[in-house]
Formats: sequence, C-alpha cells, structure tokens
Amino acid sequence: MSRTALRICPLCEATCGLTLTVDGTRVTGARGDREDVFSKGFICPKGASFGAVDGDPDRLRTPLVRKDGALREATWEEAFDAVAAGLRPVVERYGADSVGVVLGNPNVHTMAGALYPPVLLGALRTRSLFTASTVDQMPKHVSSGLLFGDANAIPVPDLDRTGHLLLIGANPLESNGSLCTAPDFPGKLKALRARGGTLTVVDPRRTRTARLADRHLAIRPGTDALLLAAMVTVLFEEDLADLKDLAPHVRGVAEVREALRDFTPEAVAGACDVDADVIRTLARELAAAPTAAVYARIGSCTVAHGTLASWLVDVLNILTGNLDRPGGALFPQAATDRTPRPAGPGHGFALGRWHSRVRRLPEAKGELPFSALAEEIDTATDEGEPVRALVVVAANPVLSAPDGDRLDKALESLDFMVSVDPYLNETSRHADVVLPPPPPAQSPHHDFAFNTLAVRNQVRYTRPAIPLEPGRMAESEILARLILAATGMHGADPAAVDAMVVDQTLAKAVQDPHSPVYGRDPVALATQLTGDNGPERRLDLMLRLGPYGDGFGARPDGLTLAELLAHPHGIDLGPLRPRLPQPLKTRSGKIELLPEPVAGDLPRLRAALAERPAGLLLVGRRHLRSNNSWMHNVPALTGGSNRCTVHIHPEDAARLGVRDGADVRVKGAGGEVTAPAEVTDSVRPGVVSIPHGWGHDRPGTRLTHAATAPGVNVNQLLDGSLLDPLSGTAVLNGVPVEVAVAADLGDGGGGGPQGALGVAP
Ligand SMILES: Nc1nc2c(c(=O)[nH]1)N[C@H]1C(S)=C(S)[C@@H](COP(=O)(O)OP(=O)(O)OC[C@H]3O[C@@H](n4cnc5c(=O)[nH]c(N)nc54)[C@H](O)[C@@H]3O)O[C@H]1N2
Ligand SMILES: Nc1nc2c(c(=O)[nH]1)N[C@H]1C(S)=C(S)[C@@H](COP(=O)(O)OP(=O)(O)OC[C@H]3O[C@@H](n4cnc5c(=O)[nH]c(N)nc54)[C@H](O)[C@@H]3O)O[C@H]1N2
Ligand code: SF4
Ligand SMILES: [Mo]
Repeated sequence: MSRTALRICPLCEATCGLTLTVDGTRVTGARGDREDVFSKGFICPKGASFGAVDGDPDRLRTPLVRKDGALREATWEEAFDAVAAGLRPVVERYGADSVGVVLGNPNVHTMAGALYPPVLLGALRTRSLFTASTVDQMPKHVSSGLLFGDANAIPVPDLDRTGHLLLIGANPLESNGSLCTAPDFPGKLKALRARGGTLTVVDPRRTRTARLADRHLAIRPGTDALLLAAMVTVLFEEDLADLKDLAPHVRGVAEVREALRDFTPEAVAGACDVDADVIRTLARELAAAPTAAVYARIGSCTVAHGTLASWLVDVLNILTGNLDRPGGALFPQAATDRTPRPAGPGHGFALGRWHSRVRRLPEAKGELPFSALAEEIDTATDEGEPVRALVVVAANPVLSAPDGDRLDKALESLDFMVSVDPYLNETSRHADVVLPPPPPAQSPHHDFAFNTLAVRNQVRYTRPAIPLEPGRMAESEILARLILAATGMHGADPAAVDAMVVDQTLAKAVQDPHSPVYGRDPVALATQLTGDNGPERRLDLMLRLGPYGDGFGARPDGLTLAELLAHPHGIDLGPLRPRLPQPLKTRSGKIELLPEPVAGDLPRLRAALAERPAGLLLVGRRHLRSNNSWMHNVPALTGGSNRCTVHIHPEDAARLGVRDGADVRVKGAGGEVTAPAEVTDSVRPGVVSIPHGWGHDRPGTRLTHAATAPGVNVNQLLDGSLLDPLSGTAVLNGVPVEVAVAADLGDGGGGGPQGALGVAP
C-alpha cells in the first residue's frame, strides 16, 4: 500500500515542497506540493528524482571504522569510541587548533547542519575552520558585514515585484537560484518580462538564463567589479544617483563618488570587453526603472575581485534608492531570526582577527580559506601546530576545493579524520571513521539558512517522511554524539547537548530587555517547549523567541512548533518588507558605503584596468540535474547534456585545431586534465568552461555509477594561490589556462609541439 508524505526538498536552495509517494520504506515518487505556501507545486528534475537520490544503493548503512588500514563496517558504539580515541589525544597533546573542522554545502540543507556545528565549534574552540563558503559566497558576507555591520544581512532581489533585474554571474535556470531562495525562479523571470519588466544578464556564457533576457552582455570573466564601478561613476557623472528614503541611513556617498571617479565606462571598457556606451545605458536603465534590483552570484564571487563586486552590487542598489524597498532588494525576516532589536549602533564587523599559520591569510567570519586547508595540514612552520586531525561534515573538498591531489595526500597524512557523510567518496575514503546520516526521507526538515534569503517570508517544517530504519541514527544524534566524543564527554546522553543549548539560550533571553521573555524564569520556560526530540524543541524555542513568535505566551497568536505542525504546507508570512534601519549593526548605526577595507582594495582594482589576459580564461558551469560533487551517482540525473566536457568557442577551437568531441588537454597552475571538447558559441571567444564536482575515478570509493563516467576534476587546474584577498575566497572563475588537442601532446605531455598549447590572441 502506498501513501503520501510531505518533504521540503533539500537538493538546492529553492526549498520546494514535495509530495512523496512512499511504498513501505521506499520513496517511489515525488511531485510538487501544490498547497505548499511558497513553492505552490513547482518541482524540477532533481526534485522529481528525490526517490532515486534517497534510495541510492551506494548510500552507507552503517558506520565504517578503519582497522588494519581498511575501512570496515562497525557498530555506532565502536565508531564513537574510535572518534573519542582518535580526537582527544590530538586536542590534549597539540591544542585545539590542531583539530580542523571542515563544513560542506549540505549543512545548509539539513536541520542537523544548522543546529550542531556551531555547538561543536564553540566546544572545540578551534580556529582551524574551513567551509565551502570560501569557494562560494564569502565575498557577499564580507561586503554585508562591512556595509551593514552584519555578515548575514544579505539583501535579496524582490523577484515578484521588481521592474528591472540586473543579474550578474548567476544562472538560475540551471542552479534554481542562490542567495535568493525562490521556487520557480525561471517562472519568476518570465513573469517579470510578462509584466513589462526587463532582465539584463551579464555572463561570459550565453546561458539558458541569458537566453531569457532582454539584454545579454558576454563580459570578460573576472571584470564585473570594473563594470559595476563604471556604472556607479555614470550615476554620479550624470546626476542619476537618488537615494530616496535611504539617504538618512547612509554615510560615505561623497567618498564613494571620489574613490571611483576614474573608473569611467571608457576606462573599463577594454578590460571588460564591453562597450562604454552599453555600460552607460545599463546605468541609465537601472536609474530610470520604477523599481530595480542588482543581483549577483557565483560568477561575481569566486573571482579575483569578489568582495568589491559584491560591495558594488549593493552600492548600486543603494545609490538608486532600491535597497530596502518593494521591488528592489530587501532584507528577509525569517521566523527563526533572533528577536529584532531596536535600531542603533552595533559592534560592527571585523576582518582578520587571526591569520592562517602558513600563508598568514586573514580569517573572515571566523573561517580560514578552503584553499589553505591542504597547506595547513602538510606544511610545518614555527607558528604553531599543523592540523593533525579533521572533523569533516558534509564536505568533499578533494573535488570542490583547489588542488585536490595535494589535499588527497594531506588527508592521508593526518593522525585522525572523521567524516559525517552518506557516501564513501573522494574525501571520506581518507577518514578513519565514517558516520553516515540517514537519507533525506528519514530526516526532518526546516530551512534555517534559506528562509533568511527567501523572496517571501514564510515558514515550513516537515517531519521525517519515513521512520528511521533499524540501525540508522538521525544526523542530529550523530552530531550530538560527535560533539560529546570530541570534547571529552564521550558516552554522555546526546540529549544533554540540546538541553544545554536551550538552557543557555533562555538564560540569555530572560536577561535581555528586548526579549519577549525578559525577566521570566528560564527553567519554567524550558518546560513549556514542545517537540518529540531535541531538534524539535530547539526549533520551537527559536520560533517562540523569534520575530513572529508567541514569546512564550506574551503574544498568544504568535508562532510555535505546534502551530507550524498544524500547517503542514507551511505558513505564509507575507512579502518582504522594508526593515531599515533595524538590521544595521555598524558602529555608526548607518550603512557605511565606503568601508576602509574596501577602499584599501581599490588600488588592486585600478591595476586591473590595464589587464588584458593574453590566453584563455576558465569559467565553471552548472547543470540542472547536477549538484556539486555528490549527485553523479544517480543514473536518472546523469547522461544526456549533463557531462563533464570542455566548452570552447568555435573560433578558439578552429585556431587550436580542436574538433567537437575530441579530447583536449587543459593546463593550469595546479595541474592538467583531459576531457572531451564541446565546440559551442554559448561561451564567448577566449573562454573555456568546465563544470566542477567531477573526477570520480579515485580508488577506494563506493560510487558505482559515478565511476562509470567519472569526468575530470576541474579544480586540479588550480593551485590554491589565487584568492580574493578580503574574503579568502578561491578564484574559480577567470582563471588563466592553456588548451591543446590531447593527441598533439602524447601521453607524457611535453613531447608534442609546444605551439599546440595555444592561447587566444
Ligand atoms: N571549480 C569550481 N569549484 C567549485 C564551485 C564552482 O562553481 N566551480 N562551486 C563551489 C560551491 S558554490 C560549493 S557550495 C562547493 C561545494 O563543496 P562541498 O561542500 O565540499 O561539496 P559537495 O559536493 O556539496 O559535497 C557535499 C558532501 O556532503 C555529502 N552529503 C550529501 N548529503 C548529506 C547529508 O544529508 N548529510 C551529510 N552529513 N552529508 C551529506 C556528500 O556525500 C558530499 O560528500 O563547491 C565549490 N567548488
Ligand atoms: N543544478 C544545480 N543547482 C545548483 C548547484 C549545482 O551544482 N547544480 N549548486 C548549488 C550551489 S552550491 C550554488 S552556490 C548555486 C550557484 O548558483 P549560480 O550562481 O546561479 O550558479 P552557476 O550556474 O554556477 O552560475 C554562475 C554563472 O556565472 C558565470 N560566470 C563565470 N565567471 C563569470 C564572471 O567573471 N562574470 C560573470 N558575470 N559571470 C561569470 C558562469 O558562466 C555561470 O553561468 O547553485 C546551487 N544550485
Ligand atoms: S528546484 Fe531545487 S528545491 Fe525545487 S525541486 Fe528542484 S532541486 Fe528541489
Ligand atoms: Mo555553493
């Protein structure tokens, strides 16, 4: 007998509500939940394959523990004994920083990933934290931290109401959107055009998104900050800057004008390879639109000037008066946000409070660059201990970070490594203990992260669609036990972790005059929490203390977990609303339009005015049916156009003698890879594109299907040296590479004609 169950999709940032068909303990179908208050029935091919992703036979069912060199199935008890025995001696002998923590992307797609890593980090007190943010959105955090005083205050384009969207370095028709949670992003772009609005796309590739646009600019990779700076200059030159209601909240307008004066359209046109007239038009259109939003993603972040580009996006939103107004870019207000405090000066945002040991790279938001992970393990210095043990949760840095071969070796040299991961893959194969979380159908879901980035305020929670199979452990319990094992409390009741967080949170809240529970008895409040388990009680706590919460009775109509459970398709909390100045936490209490670190980085941007790269530049791409490195094992999601190929423009192909389908060799500072060419004019001349997350040909993994079409690891072309200096984010786009027909070089390389290692004119 089959039944249906609701489940919020965790496979990308769109967070669609799914209706699963369940037969016994298997998911046999998935369709969009039409009653979902947010996604209203939208689903994409990945969501439709939820059952195949969930039921992948290669998912690990039991923990693995290394014995005599080999990973073997073990009991949970044996596994946590091994974690305690492996981690504690390292902490005790070499200190907290010798234990590294690596957090990957799926942590923002699980409840456990939101609730427990902060507790682990607080308890371990290690400064060796590396996450996927520094191969992703860290530039945006840094820019928001500097502008608004809060690294997590990220304005989101008001897709449903805007009249003009300038979309930069993002391809939501394949990615379904990022830092902008919007189920049916494609439909929203079509609706924008249908209501007479305009869409401009800036991307070196003519993507599916670009094809939808009124205007597509195939910019030279890595130069968006120059383009945006020139747009700012046009606004000032032509007297088009108009802050509207924002004016009283902004400091530094004149300073920005002065600082960017020489970035005229004429000055940047050559570097960007975009006509000066077009840049002027972009600025005029932005200023003239009734409402407009500038929105930029991966292609603007993982580049040499990622923080400056991210900053300029909001400078443009501010100078056109579009920040914090309907139809512009607004700050969402999620149900689990902290109770908003009255506006006023805050603590501000500091960068570089400590540095990495080897390259002395500054921390950002408490993190060291992902690109520095390998060297922090494999390089000894006088500055302290290298990382000797690693806790990896939901990350596959061997494929997702620069120079996987070096990282591969570095991981092998660790004293101890534990991976919390459902797969034995390129990274987890190095672990001494692998702790597999259950598949998503057996896990509860709430989007702590993405609701703070959603184009509409709403809240949804789904309990596990299928009960935990025998022998499985919830990821929340795995992480709670890991925290205990790592901090010398191995064997204690994992519920103690949640109880401790609840107690600490309430103890603080009752002392906070702005909290709805100010002055009340924290012990009595804790007894009011409902929920079947620790994570549910913590969700209840956050909802009740949050901006829409019942304040433990202070606002009887407010949100609680019980109220949310009574609304299985979610609760709509309305469109995004203007919130300034409340979100500002800068020391001045104002938006700091020209923060000092940004000003300090402008000379580097000025130097880029003269740059005209001689060779080919590498950019990435995403495929709708893919997800970073971990979905190539699902047959339904691979094949067809989802292949690891090198996109190259016909002009470049002709010059280099590259035929469609023939293997080409691509060489970068970190190494080289060989993959089939796909000759296509969807990339601009001078640019080649290779998707990331491939390279599933290493031994010792259990990815049966992925290994049949492994592809190559594009990040092997990088040596990790290229970073956006303010955010520590790896340069993954706009990377110089050389391309040659593979046959011309022969197997060993070097033997072939050097002239074949061609570069674009
Ligand atoms: N060249 C290039 N490189 C890139 C990018 C690019 O555009 N170009 N993009 C970058 C970006 S944006 C990102 S976010 C990173 C991603 O980089 P990572 O976060 O390192 O990698 P993922 O491929 O998302 O792998 C996530 C891991 O989590 C595991 N996993 C899946 N589901 C769960 C779960 O429910 N629980 C747990 N515990 N584990 C789970 C998977 O098996 C996999 O091992 O890659 C980056 N790398
Ligand atoms: N199907 C699918 N969906 C995903 C993922 C996935 O792997 N597959 N990954 C998820 C993750 S972790 C993230 S972070 C998001 C990312 O979401 P998006 O940012 O929308 O991701 P991409 O599709 O990589 O789009 C980046 C675009 O930037 C372009 N680009 C490259 N360099 C430059 C440049 O210098 N300037 C400009 N203007 N453009 C440039 C690329 O050609 C590409 O089209 O997607 C998420 N959703
Ligand atoms: S768009 Fe994203 S969240 Fe929606 S069904 Fe597809 S993968 Fe899932
Ligand atoms: Mo990402």
